[in-house]
Amino acid sequence: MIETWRWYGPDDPVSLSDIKQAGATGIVTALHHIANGAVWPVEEIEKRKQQIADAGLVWSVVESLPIHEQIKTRSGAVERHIDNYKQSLVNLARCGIHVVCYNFMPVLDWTRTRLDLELADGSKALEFNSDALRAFDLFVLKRPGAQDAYSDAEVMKAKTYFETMSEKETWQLVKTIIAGLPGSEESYPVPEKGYDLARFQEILDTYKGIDENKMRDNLVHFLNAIMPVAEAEGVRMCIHPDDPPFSILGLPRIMCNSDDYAHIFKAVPAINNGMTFCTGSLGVLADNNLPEIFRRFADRVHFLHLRNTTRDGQGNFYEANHLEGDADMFEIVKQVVLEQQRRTSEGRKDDCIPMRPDHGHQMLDDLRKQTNPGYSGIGRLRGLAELRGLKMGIEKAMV
Ligand code: DNO
Repeated sequence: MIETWRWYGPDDPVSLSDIKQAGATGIVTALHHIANGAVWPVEEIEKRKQQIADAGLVWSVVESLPIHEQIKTRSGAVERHIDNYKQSLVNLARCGIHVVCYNFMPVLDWTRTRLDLELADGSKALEFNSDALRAFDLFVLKRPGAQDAYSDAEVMKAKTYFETMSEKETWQLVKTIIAGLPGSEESYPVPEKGYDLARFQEILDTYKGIDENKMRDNLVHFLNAIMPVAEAEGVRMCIHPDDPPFSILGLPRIMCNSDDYAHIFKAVPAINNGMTFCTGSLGVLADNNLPEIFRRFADRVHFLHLRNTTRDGQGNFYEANHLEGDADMFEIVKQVVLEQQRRTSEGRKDDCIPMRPDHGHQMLDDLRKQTNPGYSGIGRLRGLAELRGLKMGIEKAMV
């Protein structure tokens, strides 16, 4: 396991020097300034790589090389976008970067309904509340068909939720859901007043007629097209699970559980077709047995996101400290250590899985700073320290 850290580039309030002090050796980043769908030029990749190297760190993983919406809906200039994607992979490999994380979530990337849930110790966490999401869907966006998607009881609860929100809170909710959290590949403008969400609805409408099966076919089409390039260039592709791992706003979500992964690995067996094992996203479903999923696909885990959540069984969750919450982090890290030992015994000692402490609470000085939601310096430093300690303890106890 190599300890890495997500950095949003030169504008990130957490600097490369902060990251070095936190104890990470690898950087996870993307060329966020390049428009979604355009080729990442070698010069731009080299420039960023050099910046990272100057700080004594290594660019280990790309997160994310975004998939254009037209690839997901397999429409418009889909083939051109796929060609661009392949070229970006070639360029990254030419610069020595061989691990690429991406997701296949329609319209929105990761979604939360609140970014500052205050916990008992005064730190702040990200939260997903189903009533809030439904309130947005039913009474703010007023999505056609939304009424039929929920039970009467769910509609009632969402209505009560909506009615207790102030104008400002409603606007904040809209912004949190659609304006894009850090790392999101698309962001949609949120008007200050009036919630004119017609444009957002139009984008949702591009998924009309695309059910889960069709969406899976579109993903397999993309994977079949890029995999020969990924194999030839030695690039490991890691698909991130949907976050949260269930359908929202009537959109098809297809990377939610073990069988979803099994489906695409069977359809496109190349080992370069791998996964980002994200304990935070998959852990939201009680049926997802995380150590078991890891064991099932261990050889295809090319990247790890370690994070914890506390769920309430009704689709609501908040982000817990890394060693707390519902995910059994001890068992998960033990599985990772065993997998590393297996690789070593096969003569692949240097085949280390990059891991990043995913998200962190806003705590201590973070609370007085403007930080990217989920990507505070001190909260993640705590997570990384705890996870490194856990790993070392497991390794030493195994000798
Ligand atoms: C959120 C992240 C996501 C993730 C992408 C992967 O913190 O886990 O933005 O990076 O979905 O492509």
